[in-house]
Amino acid sequence: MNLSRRGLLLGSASVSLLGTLRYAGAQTPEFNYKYANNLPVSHPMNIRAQEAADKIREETGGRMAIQIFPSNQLGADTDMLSQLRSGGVEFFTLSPLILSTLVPNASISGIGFAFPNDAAVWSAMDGELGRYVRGQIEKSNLVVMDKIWDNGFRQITSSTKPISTPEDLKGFKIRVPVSPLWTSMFSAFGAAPASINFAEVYSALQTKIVDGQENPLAIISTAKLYEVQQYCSITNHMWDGFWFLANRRAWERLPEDIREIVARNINEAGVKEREDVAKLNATLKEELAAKGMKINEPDTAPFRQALKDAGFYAEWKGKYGDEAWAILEKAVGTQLT
Ligand code: X2X
Repeated sequence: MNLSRRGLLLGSASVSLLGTLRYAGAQTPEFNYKYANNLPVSHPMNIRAQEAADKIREETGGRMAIQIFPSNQLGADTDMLSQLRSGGVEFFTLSPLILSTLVPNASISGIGFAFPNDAAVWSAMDGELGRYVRGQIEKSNLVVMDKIWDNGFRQITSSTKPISTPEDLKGFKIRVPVSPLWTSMFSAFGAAPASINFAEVYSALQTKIVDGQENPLAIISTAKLYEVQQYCSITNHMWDGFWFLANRRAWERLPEDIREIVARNINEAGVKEREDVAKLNATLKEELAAKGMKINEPDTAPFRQALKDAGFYAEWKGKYGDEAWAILEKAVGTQLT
């Protein structure tokens, strides 16, 4: 009696074990790729990327596994970009502005006060402007997915004071990501920008190496920057996203059918991530206020005017060239210079 019961139990245990093994793909993945990024695991970018990785594993019958390394686990953005180029990591998401250290015109989508809203961003980035930039990226021997992921419109936080007018930025010690466009923009305001990778931002704010930084609300929240910043000024001074990049040799090693599954799932996840970020950015003001941040919403017209007066737009039009600038102006529907 006891023996037969034991037999039954063992029997059912081994059946479910077999099920687990079968589910895990019956085979060791042929392609084990790494995807590295700079954001906390709780940010929609990592949540949607994990969903895509799970679907890719399933749809390829276990042939392709993507392991995610969030939160700068594999290094800061500039290190991860080197690893992507050498093949040390196969996938990486990066701001177009930081990518401009390799692909100069990639930063054009980050020009200050260019886009009025999300709808204008997506029609530009899924349209001619995005196509133009992806063409530039491909020339630098990286592979880029069609859909850019969202970071959002950026807001300025500070431990010392709210930013209400462009004059408040004069001499303001602000961290900016490592990119000539960011430094140029905050220099045009008369601020004192310091280029610091995101990996170091929390501690740079905590130790007061800088007084402020700028990022979309979804990052201010998920990276807990509210713990080390008191003021949040809704300046919407620029839009930022993440190109989903692949190492070219790693990409070309994948059979055609797997490439199709990977690209489709990553692009679909990117579109869902855009919706998640939009929802967060719409609701986070209250949440951040409840966590103690003082939020102000300045009139942004004087900020844009200050950039114009400083010659910011004319300078960057010269750098990008007339062709690229015309595509940007057509996309945003206004003359910026
Ligand atoms: O570094 C930043 O501030 C971040 C996280 O927004 C970017 O990736 C550009």
